[in-house]
Amino acid sequence: MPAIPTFRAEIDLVDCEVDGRIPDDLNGAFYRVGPDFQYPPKFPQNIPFDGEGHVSMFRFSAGRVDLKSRYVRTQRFKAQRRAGRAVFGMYRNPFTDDAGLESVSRGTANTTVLYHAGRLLALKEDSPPVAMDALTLETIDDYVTFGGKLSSRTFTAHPKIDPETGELIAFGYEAKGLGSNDVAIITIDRDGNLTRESWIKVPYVGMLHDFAVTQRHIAFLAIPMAFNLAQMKAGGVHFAWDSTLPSWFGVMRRHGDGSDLRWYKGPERCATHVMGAWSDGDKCYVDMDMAKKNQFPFFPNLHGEPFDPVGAAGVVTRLSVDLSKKSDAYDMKVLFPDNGVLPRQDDRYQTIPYRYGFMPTVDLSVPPHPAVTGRPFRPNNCYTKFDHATGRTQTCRAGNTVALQECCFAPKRPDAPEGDGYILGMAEQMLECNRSDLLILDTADLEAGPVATVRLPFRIYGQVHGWWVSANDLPAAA
Ligand code: V55
Ligand code: FE
Repeated sequence: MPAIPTFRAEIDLVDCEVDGRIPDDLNGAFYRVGPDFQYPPKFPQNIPFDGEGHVSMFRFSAGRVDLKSRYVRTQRFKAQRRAGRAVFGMYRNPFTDDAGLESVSRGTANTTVLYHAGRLLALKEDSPPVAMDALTLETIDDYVTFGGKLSSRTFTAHPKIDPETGELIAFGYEAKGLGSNDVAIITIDRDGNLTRESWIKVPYVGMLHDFAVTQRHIAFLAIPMAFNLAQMKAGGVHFAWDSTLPSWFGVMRRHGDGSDLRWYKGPERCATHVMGAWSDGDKCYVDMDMAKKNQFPFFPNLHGEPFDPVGAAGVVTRLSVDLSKKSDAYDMKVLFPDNGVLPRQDDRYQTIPYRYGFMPTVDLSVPPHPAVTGRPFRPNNCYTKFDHATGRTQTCRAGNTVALQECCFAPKRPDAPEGDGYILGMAEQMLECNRSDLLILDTADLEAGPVATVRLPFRIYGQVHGWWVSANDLPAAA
């Protein structure tokens, strides 16, 4: 296993170099977070998903852009800083930690940042949120319990925001402790108060990474990325892929107490992210990037199958059920042939019917560059816009020497029509020694390529997810 690259330095870069022109109507901040090991991992076989959360902010204003980054000061980060080395062991495995850390949160806050009720929340699905100041990126609360009201011990990295009410709807799995089959469903009102927590059980304990919230329903997809205690006790990671398990699609009324939850069966499938979801009466629709096999090369296949990169290719797939019917199985339909992962939408359309999705994809017609041989996957080298109304796509092809990270949508104005704006995404330039770019594309014409490219003088740590905040939603500078 090659050493995991780390970045470690916190950034204050004023007036980034820009190719092209930053659009006048791009005003606000693009936040991103990813794992960046604070110290060399305690065990060299640890996986990239266990690095400490490092948040960056590209602050756009009047055609200029500054970049700031700060590690999230999690309890774990602070304990390791005191020790001067990694004291937490393997990914989500407390059995591998140094002694005496039982009361310190293991959360790395490395998966998502989002802005709600005036603060940034940095999230990792094994622990409660960590709150940061949206302008200074200072950590202001390393263990958010919403005034003691959160009883779930975990909180997803994929809450949804209801555009009508401003509520944040979240869940936590393994919510009563390591390996528990309890899932909490949590509502936070627009002012940041926890107003509801209800509880359900899952058919088996496994990674519940994302979920779907519509105006009427809440839906989960349980996938065979199963909790594995024996593997953890042997010093391994939290999950292993059990190909003998089915997938289960669970749907409940959003405003109920969870007692009406129904699970619908499906075949072995991997799907981690929701593009968009909505309900039409008793029908609930959820679009995800779905693959047939384990998509994570660093979570082992339990039955010894080698990692299968073809089976791991995701395609935009619509899962649906009709709650008024008696069926025991969920329906699925592949909507587009493009291979990709990390779908997003115009986030103003979370929970309601939507038209446009965006996702990094792979252009299979371009031969792989020698720089990428040895990777389990071909890197994403395109950004694709999916139009569900016409079934058509538009693609920006960035060539075979870039690796693209997740992209994030920024509307041109708060009241711009759906999908009318920009997508922002980091590109690792594989042939330019250790450099990254932030690409900015106008969604009206992805094929035209970036309208602006923010050129960084270094290669920045990898991102998991990003979030756009318009200037008028940001707090006023102190
Ligand atoms: C994901 C990322 C994680 C994790 C579980 O699909 C799932 C993404 C960066 O950490 O712990
Ligand atoms: Fe995610």
